[in-house]
Amino acid sequence: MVSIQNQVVFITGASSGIGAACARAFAPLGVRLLLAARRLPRLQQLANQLETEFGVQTHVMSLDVRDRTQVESSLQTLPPDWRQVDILVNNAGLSRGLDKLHEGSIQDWEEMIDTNVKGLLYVTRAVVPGMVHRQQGHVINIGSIAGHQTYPKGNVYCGSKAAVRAISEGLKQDLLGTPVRVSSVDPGLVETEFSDIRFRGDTARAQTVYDGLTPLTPEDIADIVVFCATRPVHVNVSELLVLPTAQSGATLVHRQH
Ligand code: NDP
Ligand code: 8X3
Repeated sequence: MVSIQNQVVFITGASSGIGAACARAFAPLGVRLLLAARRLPRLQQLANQLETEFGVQTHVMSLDVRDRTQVESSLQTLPPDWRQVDILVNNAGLSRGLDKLHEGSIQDWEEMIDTNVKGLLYVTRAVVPGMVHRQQGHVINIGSIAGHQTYPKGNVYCGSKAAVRAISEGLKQDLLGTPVRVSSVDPGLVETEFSDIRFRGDTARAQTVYDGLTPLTPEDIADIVVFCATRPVHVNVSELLVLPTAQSGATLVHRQH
């Protein structure tokens, strides 16, 4: 494990689930944590906890990744010692609804594409030039099994994650010849607020997604993100598909009742 001490780790969507778990997993490594999401109080609470527990330096930012102007200005107006991002975890993302495409909500599609695809692009475009300039950096995108396999009614969410996969591949190609690394960590079922958000607070429906199986935890994924970030600099983990043992494909899940 290579030291990443003093490096600035920027995590989007750090107020919940995988993003918050990544913050907790990086905190003991002596990094500096730049945490962003829309729900600032949650970020502040997490940052306070991590500062107390690990003495880690944190900076929290209220950020809607869909807002290009806000993304650009938030990063440009950071205190100078926070501007030089070493590790970017592009995690902010969501699904909305589970509908046949021809019956789907266009508003839901736009929210998913604006967040998962355009938001990730805005943040990447704002951060990576500095990495190239400083000849140091690592972008870790949170993709999904949904970017490898489309499942019925998953159409647009799966499309957004397939786009993330292509964007990760393209970014790695375009950064060839620089030391900047690009990884895509692509989970299957992880129990977070993801399904609650997808089903707009219908908790009973959200729970059925994980019924009868042991899903991945956000910590399982954070552990893998940290693994990617702490390989020697000549090692680029390009793509990792990570599933619960009880899942072998987007629709192949073994449930015990
Ligand atoms: P959560 O709902 O628990 O967390 C999602 C995070 O994204 C929240 O912190 C939320 O913060 C943030 N977010 C959403 N929209 C925006 C926005 N417009 N601007 C900034 N931040 C935003 O879900 P997960 O932790 O599960 O999801 C994290 C990532 O993992 C997503 O990209 C998801 O697609 C991916 N993923 C999840 C899987 C799962 O089964 N859970 C499997 C595979 C991939 P806030 O609302 O405060 O802005
Ligand atoms: C989240 C995993 O299978 O619910 O990306 O779409 S899935």
